[in-house]
Amino acid sequence: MARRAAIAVSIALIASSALTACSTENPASGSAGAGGGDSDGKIVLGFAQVGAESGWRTANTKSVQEAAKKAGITLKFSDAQQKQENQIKAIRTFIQQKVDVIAFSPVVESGWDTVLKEAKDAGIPVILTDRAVDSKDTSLYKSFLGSDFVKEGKSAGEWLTAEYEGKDAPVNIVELQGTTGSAPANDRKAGFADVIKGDDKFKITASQTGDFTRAKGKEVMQAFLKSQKDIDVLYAHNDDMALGAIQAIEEAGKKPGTDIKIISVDGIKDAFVAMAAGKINVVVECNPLLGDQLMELTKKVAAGESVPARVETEEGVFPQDKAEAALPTRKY
Ligand code: GYE
Repeated sequence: MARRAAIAVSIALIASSALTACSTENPASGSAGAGGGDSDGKIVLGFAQVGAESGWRTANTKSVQEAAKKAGITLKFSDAQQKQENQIKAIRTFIQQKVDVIAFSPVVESGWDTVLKEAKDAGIPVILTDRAVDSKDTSLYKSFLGSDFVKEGKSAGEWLTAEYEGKDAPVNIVELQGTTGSAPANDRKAGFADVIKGDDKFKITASQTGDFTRAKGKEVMQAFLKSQKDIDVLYAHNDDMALGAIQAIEEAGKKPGTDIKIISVDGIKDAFVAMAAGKINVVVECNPLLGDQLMELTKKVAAGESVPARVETEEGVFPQDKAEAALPTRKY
């Protein structure tokens, strides 16, 4: 054991001296960062992912990994298992390893200033992907790449108001929120609420987090079905929670998509399959395929070039009657 540990330590030392040697040999590739490339002179990107909580996330991880390979960027990947403390630890490790660029998708919006300042002091540029932070000091990161979640929530609300246009009866809505404190949960809730508040017939009768997972979506929907007598609509902040809720609705002897209308966000293949089968009424798209754009930004910030403060992705809204035709074209 001791011998193995000693070998591991010396391998680590060789690796880190290779990194240092390279940064003096090839300073150009990492002029804005602290590292300056790995032993092959490639840009090193440390990426702290949220976790593997949803189909969206799995597609996002795959996109980042494939794009890094294609772009010739060395990727150090870490999975935080949906815990902010793990993400902070991963970022600190990237700083110690002197990577050229750090990218991360913050689990929650608040509590990042200290670690972001540490990266800035170490001269390592940071790119936010997918989820935003609420830091007042925007010099703590170079760019945000991702979706407009408020707009997604508004699109969900606009579908609903059009669907019930001209009808007077109350519409009882239950809401499955994403991870508490995360940008997509906060913004999708706010955008939706903003649109439906104009008409009192829409009432959110219960709203709780399902943490963006199928298992929790199902569990919370089971509780909603017990506590709420009349549920007309489910608004789920992502497809996985909607798919979990569909199981709960079916087990309760009701028809998802008919007895309870379902609005969801993301647009993963499984949701399109459920929509084509009439079980989901509309999906607001959120694109996880951010890898190529992230690598473009990584190259630019590593070279010290300026980048836009916000890079948004293009997305659409898919009502049920478009599901079947769109299914073969879905890339995630
Ligand atoms: O909607 C959800 C995932 O941050 C946009 O995170 C992302 C969200 C996505 O778990 O499925």
